[in-house]
Amino acid sequence: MRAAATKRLEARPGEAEVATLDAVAAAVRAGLLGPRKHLPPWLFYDARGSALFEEITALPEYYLTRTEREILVREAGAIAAAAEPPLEVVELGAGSAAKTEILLEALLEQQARVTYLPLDVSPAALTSARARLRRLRRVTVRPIVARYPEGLRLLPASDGQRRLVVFLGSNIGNYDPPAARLLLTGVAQGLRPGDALLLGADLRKPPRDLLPAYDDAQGVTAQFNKNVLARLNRELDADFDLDAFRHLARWNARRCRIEMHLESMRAQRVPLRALGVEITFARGERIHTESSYKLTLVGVRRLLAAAGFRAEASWTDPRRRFGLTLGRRVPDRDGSGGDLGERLTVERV
Ligand code: AVI
Repeated sequence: MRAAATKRLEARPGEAEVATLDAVAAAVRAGLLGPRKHLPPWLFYDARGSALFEEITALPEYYLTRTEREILVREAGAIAAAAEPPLEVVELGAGSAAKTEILLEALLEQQARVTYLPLDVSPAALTSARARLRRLRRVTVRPIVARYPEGLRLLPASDGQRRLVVFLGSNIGNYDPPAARLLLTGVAQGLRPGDALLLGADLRKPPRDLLPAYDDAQGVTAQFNKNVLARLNRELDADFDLDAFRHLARWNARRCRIEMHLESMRAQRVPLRALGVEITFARGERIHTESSYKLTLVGVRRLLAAAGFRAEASWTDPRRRFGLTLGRRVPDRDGSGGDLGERLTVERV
């Protein structure tokens, strides 16, 4: 286990965030010292970033959360039945569990009790998930503060029930295709044949419909993007002037992804005292902070198949903006189940 990135929620307040400092420093060294500057998107999600992301999900332009929720409201019973209860539910990147609550309620119609293991990098998000689910008395919540590759290794053995891993919100879109395959392969390796994965993915659509979701009129996404610099100021004793960078959202047609960047509006040098380095920016130079891939349902099914799942069903909204796909863990070619020991480590791009 990498202690730097993983702590149980029960740890002292703030401890989990302090414990990720090594990971933050490593990400910054890897991303800002070379010629093509980039930062991994998990850095967005400190307490402030998680709160800003919650705000994004309620924006009129950010259709993803609303649409996925609509699908769940309409189809949760069918999805729960298709997953074949009784089930234990694991959620990767759970956030505040607002959508999963719908699925858990549907599951409670089909089984007496549910154990729910939400994984997230943000202790604050998991605290609100636990508070939200308190009213569902037959759900036992076991939160785990962790990035998901590491977090998968922390899961206690399931108590004999099938597992349903839930990966919503098009979080998979924040991984480039090889990393997405590796991540889902890692999930498959932690599951047994017959276990299931519910994968939410934002579907491909014209850029004019996509771009406003990543560049909203109120500027909340811009604040979310710039918050990463505020985090580095606080955690690495850096000196980023947030007003000297602007938020950019671009559609990359070749790679079918929205990209978020922070563009330096002037030539500048920024000290990162905790690392003993100074970063130089030319005017117009960008830090690539996030990619958000947009998939087709066929692409989702192929991705699942490559990772060891058979896609059994997909549910979409009437405009086919967003898709939820249920994959079933198939036996490995040698007939064995998952490898519960060694797990893969992948990074969000
Ligand atoms: C978490 N993830 C799926 C969001 C997305 O749409 O890629 C993160 C986000 N970035 C900007 N707005 C929201």
